[in-house]
Amino acid sequence: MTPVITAFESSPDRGRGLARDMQVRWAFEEVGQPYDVRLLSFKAMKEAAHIGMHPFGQIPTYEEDGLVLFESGAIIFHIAERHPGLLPTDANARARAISWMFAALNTVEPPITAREAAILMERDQPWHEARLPLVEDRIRKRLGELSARLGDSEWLDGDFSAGDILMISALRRLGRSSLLAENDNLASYVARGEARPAFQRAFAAQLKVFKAAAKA
Ligand SMILES: N[C@@H](CCC(=O)N[C@@H](CS)C(=O)NCC(=O)O)C(=O)O
Repeated sequence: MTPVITAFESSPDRGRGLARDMQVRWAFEEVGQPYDVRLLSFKAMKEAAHIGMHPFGQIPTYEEDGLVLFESGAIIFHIAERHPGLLPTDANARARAISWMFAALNTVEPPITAREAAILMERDQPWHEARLPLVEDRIRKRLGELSARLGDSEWLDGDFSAGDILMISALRRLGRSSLLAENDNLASYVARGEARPAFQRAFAAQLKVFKAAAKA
């Protein structure tokens, strides 16, 4: 069976490829695995049929031959385990690439999503103006550490891996903020990821969905 993932029927990011189906699409494209997409409205995401697949009522999910997965990191790990190209074959290098997957999701992305929440949901709070710089300083600290480790390497650890997909996807969430540009090598790293043909195909596919919804 062709794997089926879920995505927003109309993404609130307006086609910028920040919804987390984007990184799953990217992983599929990197390994050359065709996939289908089931689009969901916000209402459908919170209904029992979807909650049965995703306990938190979110996208993306993954379905294939009776297997249902949620969490973009777990889905990408599953894809990477079943297809060559996203995890090294050498056991130690593979373990290190998996460490980078966790680092992207557990260490780098959390302060970035805290900033998104501060901007999107906490603007009206009396403490917003005081909190935002604190959150941004936490991001700066992480990016400085990541930048020091990346140095002038092309990817995080040798060949491009699933760790790079997740790390670049986390960094892309900074959008037009100057935080990324403060570290030239991280900005170039993201640009290198975005220039990959697999990224471009994934980006075009999610943009097509957004444009179709905008027209409807
Ligand atoms: N940790 C989850 C996060 C999933 C997530 O936040 N999904 C967002 C879209 S990127 C969503 O469905 N938001 C709608 C909602 O939470 O109601 C993952 O990586 O899959």
